[in-house]
Amino acid sequence: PQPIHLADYTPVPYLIDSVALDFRLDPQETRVTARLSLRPNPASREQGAALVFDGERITLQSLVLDGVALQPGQYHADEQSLTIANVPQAPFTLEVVTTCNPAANTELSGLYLSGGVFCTQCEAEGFRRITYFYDRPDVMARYTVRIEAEREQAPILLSNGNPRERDVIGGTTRHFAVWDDPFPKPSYLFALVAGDLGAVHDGFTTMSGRTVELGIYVLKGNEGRCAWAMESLKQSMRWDERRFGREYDLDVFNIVAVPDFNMGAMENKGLNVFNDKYILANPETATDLDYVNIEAIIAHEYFHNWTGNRITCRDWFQLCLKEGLTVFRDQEFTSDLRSRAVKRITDVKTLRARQFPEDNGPLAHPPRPDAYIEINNFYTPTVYEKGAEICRMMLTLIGEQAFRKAMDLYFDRHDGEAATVEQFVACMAEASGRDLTQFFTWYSQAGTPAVKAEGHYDAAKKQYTLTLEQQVKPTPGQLEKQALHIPLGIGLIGPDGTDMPLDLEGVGTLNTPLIELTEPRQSFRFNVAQRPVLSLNRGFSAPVKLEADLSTADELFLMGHDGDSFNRWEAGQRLGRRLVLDAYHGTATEAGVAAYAAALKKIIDDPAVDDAFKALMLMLPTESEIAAALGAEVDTDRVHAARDGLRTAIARQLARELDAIWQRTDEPGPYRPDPASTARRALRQTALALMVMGDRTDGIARALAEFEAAHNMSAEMGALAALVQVDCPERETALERFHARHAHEHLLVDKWLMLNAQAQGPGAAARIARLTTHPDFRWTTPNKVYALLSGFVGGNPAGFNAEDGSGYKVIADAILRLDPINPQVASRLATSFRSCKLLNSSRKTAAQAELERILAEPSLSRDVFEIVSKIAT
Ligand code: B3K
Ligand code: ZN
Repeated sequence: PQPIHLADYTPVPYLIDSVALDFRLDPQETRVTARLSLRPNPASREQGAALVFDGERITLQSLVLDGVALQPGQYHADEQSLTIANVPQAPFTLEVVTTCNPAANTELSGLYLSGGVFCTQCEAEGFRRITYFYDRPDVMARYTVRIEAEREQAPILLSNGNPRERDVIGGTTRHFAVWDDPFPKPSYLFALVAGDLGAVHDGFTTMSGRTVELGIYVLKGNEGRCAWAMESLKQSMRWDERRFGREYDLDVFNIVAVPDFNMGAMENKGLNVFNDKYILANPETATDLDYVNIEAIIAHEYFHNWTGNRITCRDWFQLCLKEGLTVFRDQEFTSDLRSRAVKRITDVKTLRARQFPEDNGPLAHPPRPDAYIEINNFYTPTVYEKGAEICRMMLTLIGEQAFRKAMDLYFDRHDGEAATVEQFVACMAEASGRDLTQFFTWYSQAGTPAVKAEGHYDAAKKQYTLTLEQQVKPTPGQLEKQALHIPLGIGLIGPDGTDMPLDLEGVGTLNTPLIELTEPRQSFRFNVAQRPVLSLNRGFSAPVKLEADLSTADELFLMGHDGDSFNRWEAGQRLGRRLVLDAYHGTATEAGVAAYAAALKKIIDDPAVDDAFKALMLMLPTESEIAAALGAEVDTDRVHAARDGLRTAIARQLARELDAIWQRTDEPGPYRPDPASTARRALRQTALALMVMGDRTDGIARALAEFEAAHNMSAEMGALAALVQVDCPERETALERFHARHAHEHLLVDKWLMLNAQAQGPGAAARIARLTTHPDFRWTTPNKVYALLSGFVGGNPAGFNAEDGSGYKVIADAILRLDPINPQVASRLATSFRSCKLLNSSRKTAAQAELERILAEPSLSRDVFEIVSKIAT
């Protein structure tokens, strides 16, 4: 397969002004008639060119150009495209009739069936499986959609835009509906849903007083689990008005939840389609994390209406234009609704767990890549999460007011257009008057910068000199790196624990506690009355790896006193990491652990500190973070043992405090998903997990009792998560009980698979292999694959990286099994191998053998080929 390059972008030779689609739905043979109005594109450099449409897995039935049927010699259709050599060089119409088979669509891209419901997924390139088209984001057209189906099979008929008409078809068992979308959109935002669905309705009055009808559609029987999603939708609509001045623009907004979906959800104009995992919630089936995720993902998809839909991307290389910005917006939404500090820490944890490893290995790519083989492989943590960090850095650099002005300018200037990242950054530069030329490198350069900080205090001169050095290691295809423009939040903390004034030589007192690193090496001199303790990269102002020359005493001081909550947590993480590494190298000291535990104790005992923050403080860096810190020749069993050993030691030192948390957080009343209750449960569950480590007998007994007594899913899952950490007969009993209780509920079966995947100890891979043959597991349902297999890779690094290669084998087997069914899901799973180069040679060899076994498969998809070939070489 050949890569596609950003540099090769050219506009299409013909524009499509309007699209009228007519669907005759049938599970095996759906007939689609597309009536298109086209005209030559004045911006095209290929006047008179042939019309070449994309098309895949569809059967051409007929073609009519300007009312005249085309004969076979006048066009050419193959596996991927339809070519008409001669088309008028003036406005013309084209009618294309095709058929497709939704029931056979296991890739879940295009038109498919889920739970008996017809639904679509078109991003990135699914529309070409519905009809022949310019299936690319810069072709924006107005759509009218007529859907016809059996009344009984599909009483609900939905598409984008506003409903215009619906009626029965006299003398038949069929009916139809017509939908009209007044806003021009690219084909990837098209959606259709038809089936026997239940619904919940509500309404929203926008800031200008228009009323919008809201609907959430679910498989029958789930109507009672939509209230939280509906509430979240209304919150999102209100927030976007207040914070960004963005009003909703159609008469209706519909959401549909289906059980088979490749990712989380999809922002189709006026008709968002969701993985039902991110809609359905009640206290008996959803955990706190589910509630939080539902709120955030509903917001994310809703916010796309402006950042993604009204203004879309010129080409798929610009994906982070809509995704990074929309993630940034949903992060802000959650921060405004809940705790900003906790949200920031949680997001940085996600970034470190997902994006840093990507940036540090064979799959590293810039947030705006310049080449791809399969675009679906680029819906990555780098595009999404690092993309969001870049937006946040611009906000930090130009300030709240200028940022809002820039956003207004962006919406104003590019509404209805397919834009580029350059155009977005130009709005930021113009609104703020700042030169963002160097800053732009964040978009085009891959790799996580390391920033080294060295501080020196001259007591005689009362001067503190901070010397910073930045460096980015080479990444595939980018051997030379440029210095970045890095905004660094800063505090100089005095002995009393408060921030001292920032009097920067040559500048004066800083208005904003921020310095900007733009050179490879740069010094900053502050006049400061006493020796400060440095708090740098406050709020994680830049996505960098900070290496500061702080002593253990300084770190302990920051843990106790940093006024920036993020850095207070960060100091704890750095110390925790140091201790795990000591244990790994066999150089740990009891005194080191005791000092750390004592610092944690102070935080736990402080009534002014939020419970959620306490829970975060009690969590050590993950095993994969430790592996990354080791850098090479990693023995993952030893990492696991070192980290668990430290957890055990901490739990023993804090036994009294953990017990006090346990007593205090017992919750007799009904479940509520509000932030304070959620925080309390998070702390309770973190404490329980530690207690199991500290005292097996007592901890396991508590976890079992909690599991039995649980009256909500958060408590039930929390207890089980604590149990599966240790290899004990009780966990098997509890897992069996969980399955027996919840086997009828598909989302809970997924949780059960995931808990099994997290079960630590020997035989982990064998358990996974066994579960892939369990009647409740299905290769065709992405949620099952993600729960069991991705759950294993992410939640059980010691099991996945087992030295005998059993973990690699079970995942490689799964990839080969999945690839013909659903290449997108197979390819996501293939990224599991991205960090194997860090490991010791026996593991590296075992992983490489599995990668080669995958590459030897002759009919490998483009998706899996691209990922595996990058990792294997
Ligand atoms: N835009 C979709 C993702 C589509 C992924 C296609 N492989 C969901 C989102 O980011 O909001
Ligand atoms: Zn998105």
